[in-house]
Amino acid sequence: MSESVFTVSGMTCGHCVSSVTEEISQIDGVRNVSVELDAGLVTVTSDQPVAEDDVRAAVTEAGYTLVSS
Ligand code: 9UX
Repeated sequence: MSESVFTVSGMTCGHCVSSVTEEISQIDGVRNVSVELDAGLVTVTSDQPVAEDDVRAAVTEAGYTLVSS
């Protein structure tokens, strides 16, 4: 198992959290997505280390911005 933490900007409510969680959960090998809304932190637990580009694509698809890993 691998755990990676990313910073996402633009999330302001529970629906934002749901959208980001759903998109990132579709990445191959992802087992869990945990969002800390106030801090904008997204923790991704996956079988293999998740690719930042894949997370960026998912976050962008959901309508938010990946700030950093
Ligand atoms: Mo409601 Mo969260 O528009 O962006 S889904 S604040």
